[in-house]
Amino acid sequence: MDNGERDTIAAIATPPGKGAIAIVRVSGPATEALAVRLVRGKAPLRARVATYVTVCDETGRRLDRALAIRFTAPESYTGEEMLELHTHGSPIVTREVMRALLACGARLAQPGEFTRRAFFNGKMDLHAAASVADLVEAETTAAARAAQANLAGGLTHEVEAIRDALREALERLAGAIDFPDEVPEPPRPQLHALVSELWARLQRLRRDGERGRLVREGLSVAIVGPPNAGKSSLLNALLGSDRAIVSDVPGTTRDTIEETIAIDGVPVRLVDTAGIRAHADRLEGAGIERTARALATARVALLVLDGSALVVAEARSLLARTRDRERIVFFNKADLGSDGARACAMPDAIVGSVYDAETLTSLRGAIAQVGWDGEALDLSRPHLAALHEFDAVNGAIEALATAETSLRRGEPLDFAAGELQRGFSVLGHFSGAEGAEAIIGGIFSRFCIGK
Ligand SMILES: Nc1nc2c(ncn2[C@@H]2O[C@H](COP(=O)(O)OP(=O)(O)OP(=O)(O)O)[C@@H](O)[C@H]2O)c(=O)[nH]1
Ligand SMILES: [Mg+2]
Repeated sequence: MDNGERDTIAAIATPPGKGAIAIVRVSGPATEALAVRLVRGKAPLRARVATYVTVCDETGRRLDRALAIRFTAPESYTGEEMLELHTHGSPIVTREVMRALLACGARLAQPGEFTRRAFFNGKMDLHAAASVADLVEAETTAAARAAQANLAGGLTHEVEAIRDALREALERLAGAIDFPDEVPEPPRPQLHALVSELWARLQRLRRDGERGRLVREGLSVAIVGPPNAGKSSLLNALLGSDRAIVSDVPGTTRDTIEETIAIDGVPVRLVDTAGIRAHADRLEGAGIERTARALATARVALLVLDGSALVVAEARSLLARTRDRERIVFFNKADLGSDGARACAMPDAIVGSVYDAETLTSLRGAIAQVGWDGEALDLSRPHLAALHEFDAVNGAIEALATAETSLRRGEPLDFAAGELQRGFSVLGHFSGAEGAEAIIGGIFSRFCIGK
């Protein structure tokens, strides 16, 4: 723990601005003394019971009528003595309450300090703490549900279960390796089956983790194509609002425009770009440079081409440029004809119009297919979140794969045992116990004050 962990900290836990109520949180050893000084009620505060009180400042001046809830250690969020004051939601009231608390010896909490204390007091593991950070930041409801699943600590259980199975196997192997004449080797097929099963479970954790990351971080899609193909019309149609200017003048969009929609609960960042054409003036040229950057940074390229006309040279070069990356090809303006689309003969391309609901459904489906194989994400399963968790699981997958190969080839058992040992120890980096201060700092620094 760093210096100042014995301080009593206070913060406004609700978002800034005016609301119906605001919550001021206090945690630390002096909480009770602060409550006695600043909170007046008919009866003393009882643990976990909301009591209607008057909050005063250090001179006894009345600040607000509020609900006060006391939490006794260790049955609180932080594991310390805590007090929550649910005041009226005026920023003036909360500021005055905070000022009074600080005047009586509390210190303003740093971002994430409440959760940091919860972690150090054993109230949650590091993974759960990271989930709180995600929950605070969650953009879509799916992301919120995913963070919730991890809060329960289910991930740590699964990793511990895999580690226990490895430990057991290692113990059985140790005897046979150290005393080959006295202790018989455990049956190889059984060992092989166990290693394969654990490997598959780790693979599943990694896969779910990648899905979870997608839900948290989103998928970026660059909408690119020649001028006038209908890129901005597509952005507006998917968004359901007239965000970008649409006109029949080629070169309407000059700057990139970014908007986020949700598909299957995944935030999808759509970037509308300036149309690409060879002979552009200087201003348009600057826009086209931005298009190139957007195309380079997005994971998926969504090519919009005018399918009613003959496919222009720019479109052909764009098709060639994106051949080896994740892309969706959309021939627009089918209501005007589809000669261009037919001439290209691309069976995977979507042919339709941005004005047609079915086309939009196909396009959303195509994004889901490229982004997450179109499989609905099972967010109730816990999943990896932090980088060190991915590292630990990747290391263990690699070790178990090597052990599996060695067993299959019938090599001496001590080689496989060495790999299983390696898998066992890298998984140890998973739990909070071995989390380095740097990791911890990284997680807590993402919090806002009051969390
Ligand atoms: N008939 C028909 N017209 C369309 C369709 N989609 C777009 N348009 C029209 O095509 C013209 C160009 O549309 P935009 O969305 O501005 O095209 P853009 O690709 O963003 O063009 P730039 O920004 O200039 O690169 C507008 O007049 C649209 O109304 C479609 O499916 N059918
Ligand atoms: Mg445009």
